Amino acid sequence: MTTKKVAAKKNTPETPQLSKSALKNAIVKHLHSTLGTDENKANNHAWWKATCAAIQELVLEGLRKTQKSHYFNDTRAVHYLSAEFLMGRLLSNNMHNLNLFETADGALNELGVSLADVLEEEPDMALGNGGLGRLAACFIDSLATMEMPAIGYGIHYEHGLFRQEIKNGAQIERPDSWRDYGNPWEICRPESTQEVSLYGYVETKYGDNGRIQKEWHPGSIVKGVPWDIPVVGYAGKTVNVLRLWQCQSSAYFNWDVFNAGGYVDAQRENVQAETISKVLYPNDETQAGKELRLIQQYFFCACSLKDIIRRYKRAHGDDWSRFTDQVVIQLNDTHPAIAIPELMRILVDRAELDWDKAWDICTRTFAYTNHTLLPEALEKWPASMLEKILPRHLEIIYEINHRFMAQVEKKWPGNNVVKAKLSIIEESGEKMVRMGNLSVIGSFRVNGVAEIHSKLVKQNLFPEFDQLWPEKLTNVTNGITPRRWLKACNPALSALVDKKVGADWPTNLDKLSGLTASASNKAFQKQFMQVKRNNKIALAKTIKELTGIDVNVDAIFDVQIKRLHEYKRQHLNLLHILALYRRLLENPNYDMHPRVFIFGAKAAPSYTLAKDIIYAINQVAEKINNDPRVNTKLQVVFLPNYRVSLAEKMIPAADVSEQISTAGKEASGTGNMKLALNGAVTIGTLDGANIEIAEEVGDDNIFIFGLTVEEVEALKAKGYNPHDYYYANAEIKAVLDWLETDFFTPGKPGALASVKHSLLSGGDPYLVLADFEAYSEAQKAVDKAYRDPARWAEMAIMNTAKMGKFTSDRSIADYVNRIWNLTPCNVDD
Ligand code: 26W
Repeated sequence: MTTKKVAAKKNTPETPQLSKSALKNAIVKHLHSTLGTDENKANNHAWWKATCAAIQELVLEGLRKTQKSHYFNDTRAVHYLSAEFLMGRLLSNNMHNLNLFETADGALNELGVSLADVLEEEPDMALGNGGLGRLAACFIDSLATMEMPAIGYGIHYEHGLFRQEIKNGAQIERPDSWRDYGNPWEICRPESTQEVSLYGYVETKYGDNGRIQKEWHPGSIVKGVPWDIPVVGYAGKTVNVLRLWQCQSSAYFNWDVFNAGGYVDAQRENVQAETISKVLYPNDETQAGKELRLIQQYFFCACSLKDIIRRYKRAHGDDWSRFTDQVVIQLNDTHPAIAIPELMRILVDRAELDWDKAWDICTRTFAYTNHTLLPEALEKWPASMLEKILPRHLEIIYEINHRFMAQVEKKWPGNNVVKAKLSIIEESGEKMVRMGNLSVIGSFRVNGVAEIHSKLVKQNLFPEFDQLWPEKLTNVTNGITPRRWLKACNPALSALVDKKVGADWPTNLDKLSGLTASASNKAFQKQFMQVKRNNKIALAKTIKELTGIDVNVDAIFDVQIKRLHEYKRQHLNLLHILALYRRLLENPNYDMHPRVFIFGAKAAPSYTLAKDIIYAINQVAEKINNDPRVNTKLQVVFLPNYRVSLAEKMIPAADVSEQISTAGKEASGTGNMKLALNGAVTIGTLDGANIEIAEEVGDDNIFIFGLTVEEVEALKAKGYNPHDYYYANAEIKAVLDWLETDFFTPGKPGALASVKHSLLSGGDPYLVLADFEAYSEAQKAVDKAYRDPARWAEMAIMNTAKMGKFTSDRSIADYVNRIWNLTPCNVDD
């Protein structure tokens, strides 16, 4: 493989492709002829749709040119397979990337309409749970910006992640219906519909050449209909696509299975096709082993592979020899790992290639990204379930494993312990297929998502694989797109940065280091902190609208936004809030700068303790916010329905970023990068990308506390007893006991007790109590630093200045240079 160095593209926005009056005309035209309304009748929703339609005209022009260029240049492309793409809203993003934001603002203004109000009409495309799905969205933004031939493949869920309501402090899940009134960006492509087989049985036949032939007689066939979402690169001409598959029933009746006597079985197993792409599973980090989820995974992988192969064959016919020159497939976690045996099935059973030739193609095609070490998140499927749904794939997996075990025997003769560990099949209890092992064996490269995470993947998760293939396991540190996460969400800071370092930082994020020189400049500090204050005023308004709470904008805005999980330790934050409350009650003159703790988090609907923690946060908030003895110094806000569009409002207003996971548990984190980019200072553990953020900003500009990975391991090895901390630290004991009273839940003593019990009798698996004191001390240091305005301003500026590394353009350049081997393709007129 040749290694070309591909740097992030250094383009700046070109002059707008449309004048204000032309855009105004286009919007009005769509209001009339697409929406059948007029300027007098139109509400904001109609204005939103008309504006989208006007912008989409330009987007589709770019899409057509891009596809033509890619076709004529016969480009090698990456195919990013992901069960989740958390796109958020697209109008503002597309306008920014086309350099039409100001133009549109002006055009709508002349029409008497507020662009800000129009943007609020767009529902989020919430087709993802959290970090993994948002990473996929940032990556396709960077791929288009860097003019890389790329396509995202995923599922066109009818319902994305549930909408969260808070009723009497508790989370209620409501269905998300992002397309109820139509989605102006998506284009249905019925001409590219694919069929997908499920269930049935496998027949073994002998071909004319005496070769064993396998034929899968499916019990059920469903249709995959593609919807394309254009992905507009920043200032570039490339418009790639995200292709999402929707499942529909096919008018298929399987006479084969009927005649073989399996009709009743086949019918019984006949899934209602429409349910397959109905809803996104809301589990983050726990694998549930649900049949429908496996079918979802196979469904989108089978559709995507057929699509990839159709496009390859259009250019190269039946000659498979160039397939791996043209196609690389990235597996976003193990969710699409079933694509590996699916490609083998196509090559061996359909194209009739030898096994070895087929396996060679396969293992040059796939690369796999691991996003978690948590054992409960590592996907395993019962072999019996695979046998029922995908009988031929299970046979292929056994064959892959059989041949791989021979390789293991060569390297570790007679070592059954290593064999049992490396086998794709787990035999200890019910036979299970380990999708992680399958992914490592079937890929040419495997990456973790931050330095420490990748080190732990090598040392703890896959050490023997690393010995077997020392080049295979590697790191690509995550990144975020600065277009959405600074330029679009924080226009005031962007304008200030433009003035200081020039306007090309969105595609050259290292340019932000030009702010360093002004970090201690009083005038610049004042401007920077004025922007922050205005953003806090704007967020305070949102908080008031969403919760009715009036927050003090002169307080420290301390933000923890991420999925609710014990390992992320929102309850560590909560215990510290309780400690502050108690200190204030004991000593009304307790010296602290006013602080507002702000949370946003969804809990998986079946994760009871996570929901209990949300309830506890809300009950504590209610009490503190209404306690006049403390509420000038301490406030707590839980913002409901945390999602991309709410993140875009919270992040620009944050002073402090809470990144407090137990060391070794958070693979990377990406919210940490977004907050720091917007000038929030991190309080965090040495976990995930926090370590690399600390390296970039320097020890003076971050608050690191708590046990390291090694210390966590040592403490667990020696036997961790949370009661030791409970009895040794009066404050810990007092706040935990407080949770058991009815102080926060009048008339309902014990309503918050599960949080306490998880930390004592539950064994405190994430070492909350062990890290409490260090966290509390670090919070005192935060308080002290904030009370020195010059020091704080310098820290905040340094955080923005030093985030260059964390642009997703750098992540993509790493993938392109070290894994995908792509060349950018110029899209010319
Ligand atoms: C099978 C259920 C399930 C569903 C989702 C298991 C695991 C997941 C994801 C891997 C969860 C996830 O989003 N992981 C996050 O990925 C981010 C992007 O790499 C990282 O920044 C986060 O640290 C990691 O938790």
